Amino acid sequence: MMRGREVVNRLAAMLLLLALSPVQAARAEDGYALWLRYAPLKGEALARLRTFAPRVEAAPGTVEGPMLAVAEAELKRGLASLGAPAQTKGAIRLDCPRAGGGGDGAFRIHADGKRRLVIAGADHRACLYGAFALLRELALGRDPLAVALDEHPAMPLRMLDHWDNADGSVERGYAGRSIFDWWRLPDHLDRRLIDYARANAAIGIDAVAVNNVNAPAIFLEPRFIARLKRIADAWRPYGIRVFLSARFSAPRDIGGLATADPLDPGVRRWWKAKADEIYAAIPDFGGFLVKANSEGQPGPQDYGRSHADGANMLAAALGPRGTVIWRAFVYSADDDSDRAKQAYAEFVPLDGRFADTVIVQVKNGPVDFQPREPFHPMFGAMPKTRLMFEGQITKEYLGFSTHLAFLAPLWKEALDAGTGRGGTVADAVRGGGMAGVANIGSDRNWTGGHFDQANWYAFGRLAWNPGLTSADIAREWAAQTFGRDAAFLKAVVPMMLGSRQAVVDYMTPLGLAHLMGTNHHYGPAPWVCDLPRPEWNPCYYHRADAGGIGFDRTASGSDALAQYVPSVAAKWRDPKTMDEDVLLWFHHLPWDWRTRSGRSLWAELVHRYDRGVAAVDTMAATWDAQRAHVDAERFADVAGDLRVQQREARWWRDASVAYWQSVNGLPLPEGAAPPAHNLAHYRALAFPEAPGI
Ligand code: BDP
Repeated sequence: MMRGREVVNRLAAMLLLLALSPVQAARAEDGYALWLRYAPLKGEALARLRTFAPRVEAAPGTVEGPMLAVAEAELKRGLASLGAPAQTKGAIRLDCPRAGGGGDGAFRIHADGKRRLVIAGADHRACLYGAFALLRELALGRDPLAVALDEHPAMPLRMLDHWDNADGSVERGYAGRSIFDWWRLPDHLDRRLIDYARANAAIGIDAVAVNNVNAPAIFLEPRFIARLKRIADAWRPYGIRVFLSARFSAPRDIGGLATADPLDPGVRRWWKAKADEIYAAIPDFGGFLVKANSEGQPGPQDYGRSHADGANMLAAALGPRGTVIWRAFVYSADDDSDRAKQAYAEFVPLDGRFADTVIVQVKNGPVDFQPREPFHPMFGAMPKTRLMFEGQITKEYLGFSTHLAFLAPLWKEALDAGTGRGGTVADAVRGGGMAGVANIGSDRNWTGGHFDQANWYAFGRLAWNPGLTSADIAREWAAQTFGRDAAFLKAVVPMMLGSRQAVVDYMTPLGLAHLMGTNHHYGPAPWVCDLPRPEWNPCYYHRADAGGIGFDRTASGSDALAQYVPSVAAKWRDPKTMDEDVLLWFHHLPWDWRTRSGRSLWAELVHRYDRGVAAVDTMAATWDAQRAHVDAERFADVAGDLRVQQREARWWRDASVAYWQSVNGLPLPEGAAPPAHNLAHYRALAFPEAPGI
């Protein structure tokens, strides 16, 4: 028997434990649920949901259909999980008269009457998106009957591009194997593909290209069409259309023709028959995504034809049934001017020559998904062509899935940029859309790092509405994914918002770019100067020597600046007044150049590396303080990744500083720590098993 005092002591100890670790009781989480956790509401928010206590109902006379069924099922699932009682008093009414998802998905949510909330729109797609939007509001703790939304998507195509291969590997994938199990399809459809579709529908993603842009033609063979049909059927109720990356030389590779010349009648017939075959299986097939005459891929230029000839030929094969997405990511070995100029030079003269069902897909910056680039000059420069924005969600150049970098600020920087041609970059793609290179794999948490889920989420949200702020997106993501606790959000949202700048600082500060290791792009390799093609070499991009560093893209250099309209170019022409974040992108400057901080360029460079390293240390400390707010499993995962990032940020900083010193012969700026190792050490590091190649 315990004595009274002992009981009191034990109780006190237990209470103390509970107070110290309020989430000890929380269930272990592995990240699989993404932003669809619908964690039980508490306190006032729960009380409000209980008072509302809705049942989900279709408006009288509504035609039934699979998409509406998905909306209803998700609402029921979400409401139950959030804590809505079984006894209903109120109602959520789905008022979307037309079946199917042919509309754009615009929806309104409003209260009508005391306890009824109506989700309304033209067809079932509206109710699908409306249902997820309402669940998001509820999951954020909003008062159900005060929810009033009136939304429509900013652009027609909100797309994920998977760089997944037929063998299950993923080019630039850092989250395990591909989610597409081609071998077991079409008979076996992984349940994961349904959860994937739910997650996408929740953020408005409406198109998915399932295979790598470096595509073998086999994806166009009948067995793959049958497999793709199974996926298309499964995703249709979630409003997702499938696209295929198509290899331009397919008529030769698998069609038995001697040529793939887009003007050859036999080639045109072959593609038309192929399109008919696909549409017979998949009536709402989205179309083809094409990487042509880029990095060794075949294309129309192999036959002396233009990109427009190639794209229009495929557009003719698809007809009004689908869309050709033609990538502008091209650069050729024989053009020694400046890689950053080549896409513009090849495509802008073709403005007006692309068919209406062709969209030209342009990377956010003129080189290649770097931690920071100025926006691509093609945006706004092709007013007679539908353009699409391509961003990279998978962090090929930003630390794979082990560095925490929230990318909404990166995309926003481009989307919000004024092109000087009557609008922003976002305006320039309103007729086309946004495509993000997916960071999704078969890892239990889908994306490798838990915070990489935020990048998938942010990309979808921005494609729906590029006017959202990075902070809004970070907050709603973190609240749904981790928890609504105000103290947690106050710490973690700013951490996310600063994280991409941290990566820029410790990898490629001041507008430097493309300094990553050859092929795998893991870690620093600014010393690589001897690869066969000049623009594969980091040296090509930084141009550092004893005299200075940076790429002169002004009139005295490559004049890439001239591809921007004068008002935009003017902002970057003068290194003394311009935004120094892209200083060395546009200018080659002496090491003793005075930056606006008063420091020499050399000292400023080292300062920024150190700032990046320090920022990661702060991120790690911030996260460490969140232990009480996060389930143990995900807390430990993120903490582990941050340790990797702390180590690798130092590696980037030290290796870079050691290399620049070997070039400029300068002593370290006052107070700067010497690199942990000598340059030879960093140069000798090799990573034969780095993922994603
Ligand atoms: C580069 C990647 C390469 C892709 C290429 C592309 O390193 O794997 O194939 O982009 O976008 O950044 O086609």
